Amino acid sequence: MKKILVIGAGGQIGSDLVPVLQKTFGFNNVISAGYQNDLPDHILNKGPYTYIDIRNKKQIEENIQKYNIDTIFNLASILSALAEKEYLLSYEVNFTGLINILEASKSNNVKQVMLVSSIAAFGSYTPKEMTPNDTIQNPNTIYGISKVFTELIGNYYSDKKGIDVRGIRLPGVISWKREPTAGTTDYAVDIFYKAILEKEYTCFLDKNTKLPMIYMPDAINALVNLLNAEKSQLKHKVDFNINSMSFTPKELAKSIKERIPDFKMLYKIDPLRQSIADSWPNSLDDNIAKEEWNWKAKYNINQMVDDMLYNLKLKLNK
Ligand code: AKB
Repeated sequence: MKKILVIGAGGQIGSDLVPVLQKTFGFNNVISAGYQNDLPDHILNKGPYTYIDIRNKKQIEENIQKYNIDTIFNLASILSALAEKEYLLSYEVNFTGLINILEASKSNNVKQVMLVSSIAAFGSYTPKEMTPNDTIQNPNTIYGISKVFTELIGNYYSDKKGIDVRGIRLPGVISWKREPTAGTTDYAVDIFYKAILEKEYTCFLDKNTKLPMIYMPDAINALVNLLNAEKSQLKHKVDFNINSMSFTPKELAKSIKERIPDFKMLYKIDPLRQSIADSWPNSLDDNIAKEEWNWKAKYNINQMVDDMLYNLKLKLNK
């Protein structure tokens, strides 16, 4: 049985991933690591937890040793929009923090490390429609550069340092348990809160900006399936496209309006986030992930919108 350390357990993805891992591997085999006091109640109340700042390698090592960790998920990251404003912080967390995790893993016999890359790893020379898995990557954001670094350094530790490192390029992730912080695709989560609470949302991206998105249950399935995939079947490691749905703000607003008829969408473009979104793909070719570990998404936009509205209304008592 694996002993898994989830770093970034209090964030948008960690909050959903931890309960699934606990169910699969047992409560005592999943150690949730939050940054400072950011762990939510559903994690604090079940299973072991700790606090780790990935800029502190010693803290990572102490926890690996204390809990006999053999597998690590690193979900800690400064997302695209904040990273542009705080690029040195992003450098410490997304670059140095990652090296700390890989080095701590190497010195303490951690066998498997799971990382997340992003559609931000692509850039303006990358083909925009059905972006191939293996293609030109020339991001011009610090976040995107950190994700190319994640892929390359992960592949390097896998080839040369004997750790089984794996990872996927996540599209914008939509979920209701915890909100994302300071990303470019966050509008696709914010819109649901505002639609339920205020019946109106002002979107910071242009109505026709099409981006790849994924609903959280599919993102979690992808991470868990890749974790469990047969190693001999994997030719790629940290650089898998996964595709689910692509839509524009206008299309998402239409789907919400079909369910909340008095919902109104307004637009006030944020030039920073618009320029980031404009450098990302519209849709992804995920045939490599399908071939190497049978990836397949379940949710389309309408199923996602139904499920989001149902769960958020319960969460917000509406
Ligand atoms: C962001 O918008 O920064 C992230 C991402 C697509 O990696 N959600």
